[in-house]
Amino acid sequence: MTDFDFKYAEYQKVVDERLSEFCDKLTCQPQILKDSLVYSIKLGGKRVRPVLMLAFADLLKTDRSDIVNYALALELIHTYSLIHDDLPEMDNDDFRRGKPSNHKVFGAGNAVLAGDGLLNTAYSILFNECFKGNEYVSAAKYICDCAGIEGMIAGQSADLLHENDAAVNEDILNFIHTNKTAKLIMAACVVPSILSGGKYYSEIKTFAHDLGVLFQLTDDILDVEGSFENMGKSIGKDGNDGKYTAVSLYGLSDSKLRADLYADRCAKMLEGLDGDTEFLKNTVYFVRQRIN
Ligand code: GRG
Repeated sequence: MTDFDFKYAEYQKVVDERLSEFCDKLTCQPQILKDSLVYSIKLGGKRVRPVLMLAFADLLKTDRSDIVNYALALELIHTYSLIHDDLPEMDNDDFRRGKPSNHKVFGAGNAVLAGDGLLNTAYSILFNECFKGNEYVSAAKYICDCAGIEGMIAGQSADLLHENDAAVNEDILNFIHTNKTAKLIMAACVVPSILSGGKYYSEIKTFAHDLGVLFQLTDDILDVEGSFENMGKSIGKDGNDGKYTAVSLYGLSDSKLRADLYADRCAKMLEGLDGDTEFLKNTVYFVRQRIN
């Protein structure tokens, strides 16, 4: 295990423990509602968004107790988006994280409700933090905006709208990548800055945008070159479904060059921040080299 693997696993453990505690305390009825929420939360996943949030909190010396519920809420929002994304009316994917998608286990109606339940509960968790003061309100609002109609939802809407377009347009691709994927990664990185009084706000926002675009570039590359075993979901679907992807616009090898460029740019940006940014730099290259 490298130092990076060790540190990543440490952060993941903090996130998984908070998620488990959240699941254990769920009292909602009927049982199928609880089961469907817990099923998707416990399917695993890289937890990259909450890990990034904890890492930036450490860099900016934001109190761990102040950050952990924001990390929880963000991962719940991400999980909801995956459940809805897999629905037959959206990406129609039968597998997620190597297991049957939520709707394959519980049916489409219950999967819609599981996603809605996670989103509503995330907001409730964020509202609870707001009692602590103004910067906590700003941080909560930042997450909501990134997930909302000027963020992830807008990206997904454009993704659906432009399915099967005859030609791929770079502005539309950038819009989809920025909103569908980068916005939640921006929420992860920017919230610790907001909670620390705005330290490095614009630098971190730019870094997180580029890291988010890199994340989607690697996702598009893996849809062509990845395997079901590693990705835990169907491969080659984007091309078959006529999706707007980096590979359909730039081709595979130029998409990889662009991904390298984004990774190097992100790493360079970190050099401008005080403190130990080694883990964050390695996270950038982890995103570039990921196989799942
Ligand atoms: C509101 C009906 C309704 C649907 C919303 C917004 C939305 C559905 C879907 C968009 C979310 C989406 C699938 C974005 C793509 C981002 C992406 C590459 C997700 C995969 O994230 P990973 O690799 O997954 O971090 P793990 O499994 O590791 O958590």
